[in-house]
Amino acid sequence: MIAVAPAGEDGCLDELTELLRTAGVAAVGELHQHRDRPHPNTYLGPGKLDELRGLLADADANLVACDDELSPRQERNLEQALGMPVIDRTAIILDIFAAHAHTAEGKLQVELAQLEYNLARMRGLWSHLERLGGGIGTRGPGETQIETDRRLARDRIAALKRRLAHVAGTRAVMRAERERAHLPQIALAGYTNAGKSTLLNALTGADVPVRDRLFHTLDPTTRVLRAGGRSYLVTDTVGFIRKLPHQLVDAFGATLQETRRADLVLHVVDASVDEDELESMTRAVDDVLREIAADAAAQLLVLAKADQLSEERRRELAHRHPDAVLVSAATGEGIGTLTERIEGEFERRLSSVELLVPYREGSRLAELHELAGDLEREDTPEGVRVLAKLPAGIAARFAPYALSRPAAAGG
Ligand SMILES: Nc1nc2c(ncn2[C@@H]2O[C@H](COP(=O)(O)OP(=O)(O)OP(=O)(O)O)[C@@H](O)[C@H]2O)c(=O)[nH]1
Ligand SMILES: [Mg+2]
Repeated sequence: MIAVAPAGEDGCLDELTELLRTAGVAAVGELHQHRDRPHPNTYLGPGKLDELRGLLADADANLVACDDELSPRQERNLEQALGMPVIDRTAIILDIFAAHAHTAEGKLQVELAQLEYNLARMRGLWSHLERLGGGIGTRGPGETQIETDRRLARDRIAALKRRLAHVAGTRAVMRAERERAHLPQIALAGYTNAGKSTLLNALTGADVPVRDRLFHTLDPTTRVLRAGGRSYLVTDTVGFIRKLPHQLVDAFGATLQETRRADLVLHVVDASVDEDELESMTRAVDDVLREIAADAAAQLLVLAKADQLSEERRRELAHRHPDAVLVSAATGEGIGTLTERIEGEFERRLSSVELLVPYREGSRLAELHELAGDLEREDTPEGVRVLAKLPAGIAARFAPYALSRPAAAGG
């Protein structure tokens, strides 16, 4: 395959090559073009197109991959001009997602995204034929076939959305159960391959599969982290990438909800890359978080893969990202600090309560222990007197047991 760089960018095709490797395709060459805008009909200008033909012949390639999303027209014209299949970045990412989806929900989400992508392509083809036909009243056989295909695709999209809504309902029930438990929720978010799953495993002893491949995790996994006597729910979910296809963002709405509902987002970045790349990846993740409206929650920047860093780079990172936590899931470095920072984040939002829980409500006491971790308790004739620190929302739930504060009582 030959990778083609988007016009007007610095033209680094490492990530496209990595995407292709994940999809099982080996890159044998690359071509960059510098234009203000891609050619509207052929993406490449005429000169570059000739150059590419030569490259393809020399390299004996059988596929061309483009690092941008191509318009249906550009894709079709390129395929005609080159005499071989042309795929774009979006199609490659969709293909990887399709290969990595394991759960029923994941598979439905990917199929929906792929159909939306293909439907746009059919529409493009259709308007092309419409022009050929000369306009109103000249319905050719090709057009009729495409109309049929489009209708079938639309029907399938509607069916998929219905089934996804059903699955989302089940997920909502599960989530409601978790939320009833009122445990603080933490979401891992970050660029694909940043080390999110490895970090979840290190924090909670989970065994989410980890691989040096892009988009290895698609389905969310939630595990309990115990720290300072308290329990937290940590969710690892799908990674992000630059130019994440909008079809995926739409289709993965339910999965991305997990991030949106978190109280704290751990933004995990692979710190073993250079500073420009780190900032570019961080920006890409921030963009997606904003797009899915998950940017309201508190955020903690986690610089992962610390074991890969030189002393000099460590100093640079400490200087540039003073609030970040440096961790290595491989050596365990920084995991304790990260746990303390997590505790600190929630601690800041706790309020002190004094409660009297009657003995017959022992389950409430157990719940309090789970939520508050360390608490002071004293057995009295009326029940157990408890001094605890709770998140404000949860404290409100225990209001019926609240003892009036000494100052108010004495007044
Ligand atoms: N050296 C080193 N490698 C790490 C560390 N953490 C993760 N890795 C490696 O980085 C690669 C990606 O790790 P994952 O945990 O799968 O990354 P992810 O963010 O979950 O990736 P996706 O699910 O594909 O988005 C794997 O090869 C890990 O072994 C670390 O602390 N040090
Ligand atoms: Mg993962």
